[in-house]
Amino acid sequence: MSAEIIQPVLLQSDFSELEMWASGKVRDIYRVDNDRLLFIATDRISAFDYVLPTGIPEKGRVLTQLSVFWFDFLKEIVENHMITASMDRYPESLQVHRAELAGRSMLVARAEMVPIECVVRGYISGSAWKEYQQSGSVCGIALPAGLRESDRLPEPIFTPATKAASGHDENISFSEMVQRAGREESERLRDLSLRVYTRAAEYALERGIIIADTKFEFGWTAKGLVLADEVLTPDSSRFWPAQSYAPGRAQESFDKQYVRDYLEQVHWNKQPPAPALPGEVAQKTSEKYIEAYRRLTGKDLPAHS
Ligand code: Q0Q
Repeated sequence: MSAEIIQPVLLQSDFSELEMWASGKVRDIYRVDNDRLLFIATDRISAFDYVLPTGIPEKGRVLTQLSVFWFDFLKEIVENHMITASMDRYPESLQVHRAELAGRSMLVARAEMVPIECVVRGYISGSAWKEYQQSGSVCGIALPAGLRESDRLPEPIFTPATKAASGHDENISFSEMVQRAGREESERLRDLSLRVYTRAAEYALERGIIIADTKFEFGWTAKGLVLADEVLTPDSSRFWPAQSYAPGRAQESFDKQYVRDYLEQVHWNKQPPAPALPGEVAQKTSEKYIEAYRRLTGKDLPAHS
């Protein structure tokens, strides 16, 4: 029986020999060569737009392996940017970083990214709920009157967004998207996004997880238009436990509720520096990520390779 290798929490990736390609709150991308990038999911967690100083054990591995699962699950609908998530197939020069990379990274094809965030909403929540309360519509899409917060929408809606300079997403209408990306590409992105979300949300609901909304990033590679970035993870989507779903209020988060409750409990003013988490909160949150993986894939999170 091979000893279980517990991967240390990874908060900062530092591959000084590689050029940083992009860095986000909890994910980093490095350039490997002209055609390949190294996509790393750290164990960082953010809350209320701030990265907390405490990492969540296994979070990066769960989110990476969820993307791997969804890429395969959705292959009949759309191709993706992943080359491999198996360290054995990484370049020899990266093997020295096996401890930091195994299970929480993937080699991806460099893509010409579409500068639009393709958001699909099956339920009304967050910024869409606020916009609906003010205008009865979201991104120019008129919705039925009388919707309650967290209500399931009659059908999923495509609500594109652009990344504002502030780093926040800015909802745009489909016609604005057409002006930016052209009609043909916009219609193709909308169609793909709706089909992918519908198929994934139906599958997840059967396993007790409501994917209320999600954000897709697409790019162009030699394979054509492909799904990029992470896909249908609790960081790119709202995951709600189906068991406690009740419209008319904000829903508990499947994965981040322990963190949110703790931050409320300590009366954090939601200004930096964000407080550290007690070990028990980090551990219980880790268990929720692992539970999400098990529910969606039907498997235990693979042991470290
Ligand atoms: C690329 N991003 C997102 C991001 C910060 C991810 C650049 N295959 C690709 C990808 C991907 N995925 C990207 N560029 C070229 N080819 C994705 C927005 C930003 C951290 C992680 N930025």
